[in-house]
Amino acid sequence: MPNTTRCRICGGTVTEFADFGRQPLSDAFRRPDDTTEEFFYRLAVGFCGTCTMTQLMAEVPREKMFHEDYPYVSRGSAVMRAHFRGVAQRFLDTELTGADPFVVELGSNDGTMLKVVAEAGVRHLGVEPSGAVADMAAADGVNVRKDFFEEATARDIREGNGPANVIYAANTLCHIPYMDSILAGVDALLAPDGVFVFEDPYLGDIVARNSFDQIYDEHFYFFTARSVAEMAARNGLSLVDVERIPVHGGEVRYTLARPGARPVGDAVTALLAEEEATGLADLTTLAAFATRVGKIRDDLVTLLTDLKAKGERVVGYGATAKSATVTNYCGIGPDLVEFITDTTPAKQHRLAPGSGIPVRPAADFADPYPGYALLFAWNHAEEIQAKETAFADAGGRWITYVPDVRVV
Ligand code: DWN
Ligand code: SAH
Ligand code: ZN
Repeated sequence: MPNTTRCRICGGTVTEFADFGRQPLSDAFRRPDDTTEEFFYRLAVGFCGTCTMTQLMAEVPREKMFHEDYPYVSRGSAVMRAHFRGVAQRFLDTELTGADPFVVELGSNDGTMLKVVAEAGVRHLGVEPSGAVADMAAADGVNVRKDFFEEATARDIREGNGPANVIYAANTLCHIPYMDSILAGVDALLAPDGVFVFEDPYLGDIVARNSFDQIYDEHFYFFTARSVAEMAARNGLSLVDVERIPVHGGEVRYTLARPGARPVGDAVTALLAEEEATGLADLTTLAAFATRVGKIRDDLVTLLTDLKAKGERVVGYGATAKSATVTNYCGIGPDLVEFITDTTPAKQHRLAPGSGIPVRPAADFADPYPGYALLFAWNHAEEIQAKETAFADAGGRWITYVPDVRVV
């Protein structure tokens, strides 16, 4: 009998299709002298046969992941900074043009998006439970409430500020298992003609590109147009637009509105049809993905073991949350990957979760260059390869495992 659990959206039966085994908290970079016991859980993902939502089989308590020391900052990538500037500008030009408009962002992180809104003098509020990153946003003049967004938070914001014209969340909604509370909160806070816009990794891209490392503790849901439409309808909202966006290896931006408030765009119909044609709501498609992932693991371990046997140095590039799934699922430790280079101060001089691979500042990468760099931040490949031309000039080779294991 396959493992099953109850769907967090509809209560239906979720059937497991991939198991990544014992995993640590993906963003818990440990001090080398930390002797406390590391937290582990079993990472597995399943599919709801009723509402089609793909989701983790078990939830990690939110306070273990999002707290004072949460290290990820949106500003670590120039491409993402430009992306969020574009998002803010588009809201300013379209949805936020009435009298005294108000925008709320869930998971506002270091304020990269809302800073642009603040500079335009538009009323805004970020809701961000992770203390250190929320402080960075506040230091940049962004209004932040250090809190988890949920129904009670939303009601309180509505009482103090009135309705929101835009509620926005980037790479955050998929992090929140308690969706009933979130959508009740959206209902309480959203203006009658307002929009709830969120963008998250797209299951269609994950399956097409074998990007299994998008699966980790923080990513609870893996959305599709179909599953989001069903989720919206079950909670008194309607999916009115979808847009595929290229960041983070392929995402979709979903727009929800109150039923009848906005016309449903053709893009929704088109993406639903594409998902039907590619079998994205079939357990067999997801099981085939899991089989391909098993081969990627074998190929990557073989490659790294061979390189080590030849005396080659391999350094990881980008201490991503995603990389925790790769290293812990594949059993990759400091024996195979000497260290991981990363520009995030809060990750440097720490040990990567579970694997214990040291994280070092960017300058260490060139001192001296290794023969091979394992590109954990493959979603930022263009940006990284453009600035690391000296590595390639020195004869360095990139290793990637998305969509398959390759040396380039
Ligand atoms: O969903 C999430 C996304 C938005 O961010 C969160 N749950 C956690 C996090 O996921 P991630 O850590 O996999 O995200 P990134 O953006 O792939 O992380 C890139 C990492 O690489 C950062 O630690 C910064 C680092 N980096 C670097 O060292 N040099 C990035 C670039 C672009 C660079 O040039
Ligand atoms: N929006 C940013 C950050 C994404 S990381 C970007 O796209 O780059 C996910 C963020 O969601 C973290 O900063 C985390 O603290 C925050 N988060 C997690 N649960 C939340 C909740 N219930 N309400 C608001 N933010 C939450
Ligand atoms: Zn369901």
